[in-house]
Amino acid sequence: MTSTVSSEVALNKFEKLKAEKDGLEVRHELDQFAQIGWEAMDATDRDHRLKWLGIFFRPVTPGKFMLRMRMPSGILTSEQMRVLAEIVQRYGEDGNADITTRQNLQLRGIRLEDIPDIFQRLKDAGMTSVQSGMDNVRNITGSPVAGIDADELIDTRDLVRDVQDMITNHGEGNPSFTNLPRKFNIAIAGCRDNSVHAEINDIAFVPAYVGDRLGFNVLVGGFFSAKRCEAAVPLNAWVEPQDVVGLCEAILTVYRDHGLRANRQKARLMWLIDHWGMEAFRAAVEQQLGQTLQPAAAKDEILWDKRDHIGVYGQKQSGLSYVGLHIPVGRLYAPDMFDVARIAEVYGSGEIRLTVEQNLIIPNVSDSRLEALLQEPLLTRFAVAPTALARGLVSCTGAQFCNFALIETKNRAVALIHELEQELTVSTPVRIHWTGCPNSCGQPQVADIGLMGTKTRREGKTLDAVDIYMGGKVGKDAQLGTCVQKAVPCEELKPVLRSILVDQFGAQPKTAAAPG
Ligand code: SRM
Ligand code: SF4
Repeated sequence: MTSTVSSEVALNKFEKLKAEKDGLEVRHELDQFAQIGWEAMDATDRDHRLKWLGIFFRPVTPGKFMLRMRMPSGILTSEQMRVLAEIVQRYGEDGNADITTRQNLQLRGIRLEDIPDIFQRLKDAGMTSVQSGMDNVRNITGSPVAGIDADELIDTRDLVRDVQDMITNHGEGNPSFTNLPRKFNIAIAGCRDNSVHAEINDIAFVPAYVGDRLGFNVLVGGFFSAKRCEAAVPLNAWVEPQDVVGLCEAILTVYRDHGLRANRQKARLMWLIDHWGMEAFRAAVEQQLGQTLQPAAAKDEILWDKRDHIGVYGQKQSGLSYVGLHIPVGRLYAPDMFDVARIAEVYGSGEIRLTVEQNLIIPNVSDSRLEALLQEPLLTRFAVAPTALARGLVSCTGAQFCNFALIETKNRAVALIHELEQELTVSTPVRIHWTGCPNSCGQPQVADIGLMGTKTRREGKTLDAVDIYMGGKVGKDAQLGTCVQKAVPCEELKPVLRSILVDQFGAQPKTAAAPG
């Protein structure tokens, strides 16, 4: 094992800004920022350090910030949803919320002068946005049906919450983990279908038996970036549920203290694992833990294809169902959020859950209320039985709000699906994921058809285009898709997708109406 690399190299821009002042420090300056306004703020505080509090300056909409929450396992209450709805409501047309590919919510239109009040409201409602951006651990994902899934193995809700509490000091902010070499993702699966995309996380726990003891096999190093995408690899470790928090802390500490920091394109955990080799990495984690790790179980319990949870499903609690609603590309407006909160209270227990497919689940609906719920007007837009192409559609933020974007995504994705469904009969869901640039927030590599924004030239003009990915497999034996076609102009995409859907996914062209 080589020694810490970070001390041996010149600091890059981001390492410098963290060394000058810890990102979390800005939490003490919010009132002052609110007073002076975003224009007068120090640019580094505004553009970067505010992200330690989940506040994202949006160069595309200057002055209207994005607030990225933390939602452990994607679970929130109707009261919490209402608080978030009230926040975005005050921004009128500028305000909305997006369900993210990490089971989370991002609020838009936020003005800096309102942040102190918003943070007080979030605190009062038991929510936090702390450490959700930059070199911090992102929202921790867990099975969206934990505790209600009739076939679940481990109820992971408390574990996910405990890991978040360890990392964020119960939402107060934790300087121990605010200066990681890079972003970091953790997922904990307690189900048989890998509904968290374990394979694309820096640490993933997947259920596995040792004898008759149920715990987790541990995978490490999964990530996507513009430079490289890797599925997570086995750490060769099995842990009991009560050891999950400690192992996360040990891995994060090793990564914090030894992760590669010279080049941000080579700073994710997998680069350290490559640099040291898995044996040395595992040994460092054991040393940090102060105990040896038990070798992984020979097999894990991820035995199913991935479920999308859309529709009505019986829970493990008899007489109760969960109802999964399809939210087109995850976009919610304040009236939708109020309505979802009301529906969750009237028909369920007031709980709401989010999925990594950017959809939403109302759990604990009693049999006697199910029919009435299914008649709710909101379900004409947020369907329980969406069409096959709409059902599997996921999209990252794209050019509407993200300055990294090479193309607009969400609106384009919805419009194209609509057009394709006019022309084709598609009987089985096809998972189409859009992502606006190679950062891959929309996870095109896990999709049946992944579309990654790029630019191309035609007759001297620069056009929006996509690279097409295929072969992503989710659930058991998950594997990443690869690029099969480069730089298809968006204006030529429909016939290309049409052919793929007909040739490879059994779609049938609808016969043209006979001339009248
Ligand atoms: Fe992401 C950066 C949006 C999930 C890989 N991502 C960004 C930024 C913050 C860039 C920026 O400052 O504008 C985007 C904010 C745009 C905006 O206004 O919304 C952004 N990422 C998103 C979200 C909202 C996409 C979505 O529409 O759902 C997702 C928020 C998740 C959350 O709740 O925290 C989101 N991002 C992901 C994922 C998917 C996942 O985690 O499963 C990935 C790939 C997995 C991974 O990280 O390994 C992902 N985002 C990136 C990267 C590339 C990271 C790298 O190592 O190079 C960046 C760029 C960066 O960090 O430098 C990035
Ligand atoms: Fe922005 Fe690119 Fe991420 Fe889409 S993939 S949200 S365009 S950074």
